[in-house]
Formats: sequence, C-alpha cells, structure tokens
Amino acid sequence: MKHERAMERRAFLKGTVGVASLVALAGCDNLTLSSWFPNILNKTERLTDLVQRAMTPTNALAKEYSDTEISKVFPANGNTDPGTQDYAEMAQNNFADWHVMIHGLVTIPMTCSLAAIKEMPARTQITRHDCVEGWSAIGKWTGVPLGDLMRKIQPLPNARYAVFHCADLDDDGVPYYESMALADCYHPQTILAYELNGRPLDVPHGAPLRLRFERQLGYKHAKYVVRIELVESLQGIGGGRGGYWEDQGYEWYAGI
Ligand SMILES: Nc1nc2c(c(=O)[nH]1)N[C@H]1C(S)=C(S)[C@@H](COP(=O)(O)O)O[C@H]1N2
Ligand SMILES: [Mo]
Repeated sequence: MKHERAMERRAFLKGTVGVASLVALAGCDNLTLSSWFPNILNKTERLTDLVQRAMTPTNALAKEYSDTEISKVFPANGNTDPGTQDYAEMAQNNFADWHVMIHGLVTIPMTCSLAAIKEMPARTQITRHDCVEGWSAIGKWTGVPLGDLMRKIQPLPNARYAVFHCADLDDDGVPYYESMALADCYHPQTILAYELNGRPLDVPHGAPLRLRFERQLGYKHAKYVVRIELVESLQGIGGGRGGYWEDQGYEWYAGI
C-alpha cells in the first residue's frame, strides 16, 4: 500500500513537473535563469502550488450577471489618472511599452508585455463592484487569470502574499498598492483585466491592467498594476498593513 502510494506520487510528480514549465512565454522575459535554476524545478514548488489551491479559504465564485444587467455607467473612483510623465507617454503610445513585472519569492521572475498578457487564454466575467463610498456597478471584465501567471513564475514555498504595485501616487507622493493571500491568486475569478465591457480599459478605470479580486471590496481591485511582488510578510511594504487604504485604517480582509 505504502509502496503503491509512493509510485503514484512519483508518477504524479513526473506528470506535473515537466520541461514545459521551462519554456519561456512569448513576450515575457525570464529575469533570471541561473545555474541553480534546474535544482529548483523540483517537487516542492509544484506541490506548494497544488497545496495552495487545495487550501484556498473559500473557492466559492462571486455571482456573475448577464449582459443585460451591465450598468450603463461604471463610475471611476480614487485616482483616475496616474498623471506622471511616464504614464502619459505610455498612454500616448497605446500602452505598447507597458510591462508587468512579477518577482520576489518566485522561481522564475519575469516581465510580461501587455501584448503577451493579451495573448494568454482570457477569462470574461460580469460581476458587481462594491465601493465602500456607497456605490455599486456591474461590469464585464476580461483578463488573464492570475493563477495562470502564478503557474509560470512558480511561487517559492515561503511566499504567502502577492503585493500589487501601481503606477499612481496620491497628492503626497504615496504610491497605491494592494495585496492578497497567495491562495486567492488561484481563484478562477481573480484576473488581471485589460478590458471593461468589451473595450480596452480606459485611463480612469485603470488602463492598461488592473486587478479584479471578486468577493472583495472595491479598494482591493488595484488599477494601473506595474509590478506583482510575492512576499512572506507584508511588513516593510508601504505602511505595512497590506494596502494604501489599509495603511489608513481600512480592513485588509475586505470580503463581501
Ligand atoms: N491604483 C489604484 N487602484 C485603485 C484605486 C486607486 O485610487 N488607485 N481606487 C480603488 C477604489 S476605492 C475603487 S472603488 C476602485 C475603483 O475602480 P474604478 O475606477 O474602475 O471604478 O479602484 C480601486 N483601485
Ligand atoms: Mo472604493
């Protein structure tokens, strides 16, 4: 029995840890492919991923709506334009130069161009957004499931949170950021969205890439995402409470 289990386990590991995970993603550059890399491609990473998914606190889906229920107007809230020279230039150029960097406690850090993100299999969902300021709106979001990106970069066993760094700053120059538990990255409705209602995201709604973290309040849905950092602890990042609004007293867990 024990032996059989071991065999099964080996077969399982063989099946899931393949050369495939080494193949670079078109439009994405691996930031490091050093000599230690092949060692790291071992059972642990892959199992961590599977365990993370199995442990996802609640895998329940947020309610999805029909096309006819989409709000006529989807308000824009918070920062509605990063307003930096850098951002303005990228917007001018249709965000052709936009990249998102995924790094930190990962096996394969990488940067992906917007075009590369758009070439990956997409998910579309019509969901309701709830802002603590007292408004809700239903919108149709299209983007790449964050779990798919996680399976490419392969979190290290000690990664516990994903931190989303944004391109916008407040009037005091404090950058917007947010974070989620690693397990929530694998929720099927957690996507890096690039379309709202069938059109590329506009600047007020977070162009060109914003997080959709369904089942959580509006402020968790980071807009203008430029960098995703996997960390073990949220201490030392921003004000240390896991997000721009959390640093000002909002709850980190904003489940609805
Ligand atoms: N980068 C960034 N993300 C952000 C904000 C922001 O100011 N900057 N505001 C948050 C808040 S409070 C809400 S309700 C939603 C608003 O998204 P929308 O402008 O697409 O409606 O974005 C969230 N994400
Ligand atoms: Mo909000």
